[in-house]
Amino acid sequence: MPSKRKKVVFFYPAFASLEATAPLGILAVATPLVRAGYQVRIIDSTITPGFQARVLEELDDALCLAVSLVTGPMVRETVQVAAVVKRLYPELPVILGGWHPSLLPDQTLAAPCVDVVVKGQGEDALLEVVRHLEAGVAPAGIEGVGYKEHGEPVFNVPRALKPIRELPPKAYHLADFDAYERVCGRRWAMYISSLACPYSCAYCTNEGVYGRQWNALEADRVIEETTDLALRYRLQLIWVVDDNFLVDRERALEIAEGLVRRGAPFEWSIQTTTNLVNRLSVSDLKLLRRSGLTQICHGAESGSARVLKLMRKDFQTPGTIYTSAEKCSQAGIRPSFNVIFAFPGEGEEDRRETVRLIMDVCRRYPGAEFWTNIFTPYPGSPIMRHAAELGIRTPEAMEGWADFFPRYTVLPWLNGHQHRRVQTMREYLRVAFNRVPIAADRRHHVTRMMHNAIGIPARWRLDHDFYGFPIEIWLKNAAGRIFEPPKPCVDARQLATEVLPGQRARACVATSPGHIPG
Ligand code: B12
Ligand code: SF4
Repeated sequence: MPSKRKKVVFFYPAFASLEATAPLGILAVATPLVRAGYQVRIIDSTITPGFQARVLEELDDALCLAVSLVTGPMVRETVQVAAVVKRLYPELPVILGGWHPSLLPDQTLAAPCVDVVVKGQGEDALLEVVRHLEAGVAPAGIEGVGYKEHGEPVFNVPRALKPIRELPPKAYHLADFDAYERVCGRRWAMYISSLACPYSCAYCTNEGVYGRQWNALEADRVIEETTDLALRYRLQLIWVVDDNFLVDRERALEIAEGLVRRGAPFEWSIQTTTNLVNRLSVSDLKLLRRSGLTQICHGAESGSARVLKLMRKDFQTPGTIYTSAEKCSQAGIRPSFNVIFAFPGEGEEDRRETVRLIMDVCRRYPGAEFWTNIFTPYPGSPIMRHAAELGIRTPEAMEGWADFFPRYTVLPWLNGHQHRRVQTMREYLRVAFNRVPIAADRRHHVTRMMHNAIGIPARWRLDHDFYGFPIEIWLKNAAGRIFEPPKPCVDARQLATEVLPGQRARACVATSPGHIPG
C-alpha cells in the first residue's frame, strides 16, 4: 500500500564521548531526501534528553526509522531503541546504515529489530529505499541494500562507490549546533574533503568500505564550503575527517593559500600519516598554520619498526614520527599521534620501544601529544582474515558488539595481569604530558591539579617501566568521582576509569581504525 507519509526519522546513538557535533553520515544521506521533498528529523542521543521517547513521538507519522552507527557502544542504544520501535510500531521499517552494517551486513540484518541494511555510501541508496517504502513496495533491486522477505534476508547486488565530487553537499542546516556546543563546550563541525586512503594497514577497516582509490574535492570547493560553514554556524574549529588529507600535497597547499586569502576565521585540523607530513617543508607547514591549521593527527601506531611492518605500515618509520613532530613544532602546529598497543606479534620490548619514543618525543617537542588504544580486531580489516589463527572470537549476534571498544579490548594474548598492566601504563601516559581534547576542559580545579601533580611520578614510572601499586591513579580517580559530573550514560559501566572530558577519537591516526585517538 502506498503511504501518504513523507517523514524520515534518523536516530544517532551516543558514542561515549563529550566531543559532540553533528553526525556527518546522517547529514550526508539527508540531503537527497530533503531535495526530494521528504521531511527529515534527526534525534541524536548525545544532545537529546529522553531520546527514546522523542524517537517514538516522531515516528507516529513517519515512513521509517534510519539509524547510523559504527561498531562498538553505539550498538547498545541502537538495539534498545529499535527493539522498542518494533514492539510499538511492528510495521514501521528500521533501516541501519554506516560502518557497522556496511562491514557486517548479514549479521546486522539477522537481528530481529532490523528490517533493512544499507552497505556503503547511503546517499542514493537511502533515497531509493524511502521511495520504495512510500510506494509500499519492497526495496528489491536497490543496489547495496539488504532487506527481509517473509523474514528471510535478501541482498541486492553491491553498489559501486561514487567519487566524492559527485556527492551532494551535506545538510548542515539540519544540525543544532547550539545544543552540541552546550554538551561539548566548543562550537565545531566535521567536514570531509576526500575519500579513501591509498594504504591498507592491517587493523584498518577503510579499504573494506571505501576501497583504496583516494579521491578528493577540488581545493576551491573546500575553501568555499569550509569558510561558508564556519561563518554560517559561527564555528571555532573544523575537523577535516579525511582518512589521509595530505595524499595530494599540491591540493593541500592550494587550500591553505585560498584560506589565507579569504582570511579564514576558524581553526582546522587534519588526519594523515607521518610519511606525508615529511614531504612538506617547514615553510609549507607554516603556510598551513597561517591558514588556521592548528593540529595534525598522525597514525603513528608504534615506536617499533618491527611492529609497523607487521601492521603493513612500513611506508612509515619511527624516524618519520620524530621528523613530523619536529617540523610541526617549528611551524606552530600541534603534532598529535595515535598509538596501538598489543598488536598481534608485539613483544614486551616493542612496547617499551613505543613508550620510550612517546616519552622522548613529548620531552623534545613540548605540545606533542599521544593518544593510545589497545588493538581492536575490527571485522573487515585485513588482519581479521587471520582471526581464527589468532584465537580471536567475535560476537555471533549484533548485540554482542556493544562491548567492543579499543580502550578495553581483552585479547587472547593480552588478558588478566598483562591487560591490567597495559591499561595502567596507558593511564600513566594519559597524565604524563598534557593533551588537548576538542571538548572544553570543564574539570573541577581539584581534578585538574591532581592531574598535573601526578605528571611527575607518572613520567618516572614510565621511564622505569614500573606500574605496581598505582596510588596516583587511584587518587586521581577518587578526585574525579568526588568532583566531576556524571559521565554520559551509554558506556558508563566501561568508562568508569576514563577521563571522559579529555577524550578524543580520530580517523587516519588509527588507533586501530583509521586514526582515532581514544
Ligand atoms: C569522525 C569520526 C569519529 C568521531 C565522531 C564524532 C561525532 N561527533 O560524530 C569520534 C571521534 C567520536 C569517533 C569515535 C570513534 N571512532 Co570514529 N570515525 C570518525 C571518522 C573519521 C569520520 C566519520 C564520518 O563522519 N565520515 C564522513 C561520513 C560522510 O561518511 P560515513 O560515516 O562513512 O557515512 C557514509 C556511509 O557510511 C553511509 N551512512 C552513514 N550513516 C548512515 C545511516 C544510514 C541510515 C544510511 C542508509 C547510510 C549511512 O552513508 C554515508 C554517506 O555516504 C571515521 C572514518 C571515516 N572515514 O569515515 C571514523 C570511524 C567511523 N571510527 C571508527 C572507530 C573504530 C571509532 C572508535 C572506536 C575509535 C576509538 N579509538 O575509540 C570511536 C568509537 C565511538 C563510538 N561510537 O563508539 C571506525 C569505525 C570502524 C567500524 N567498524 O565501525 C572508523 C571507520 C575509522 C576507521 N578507519 O576504521 N569517530
Ligand atoms: S590506518 Fe590510516 S593510513 Fe592506514 S589504511 Fe587506515 S586510514 Fe590509511
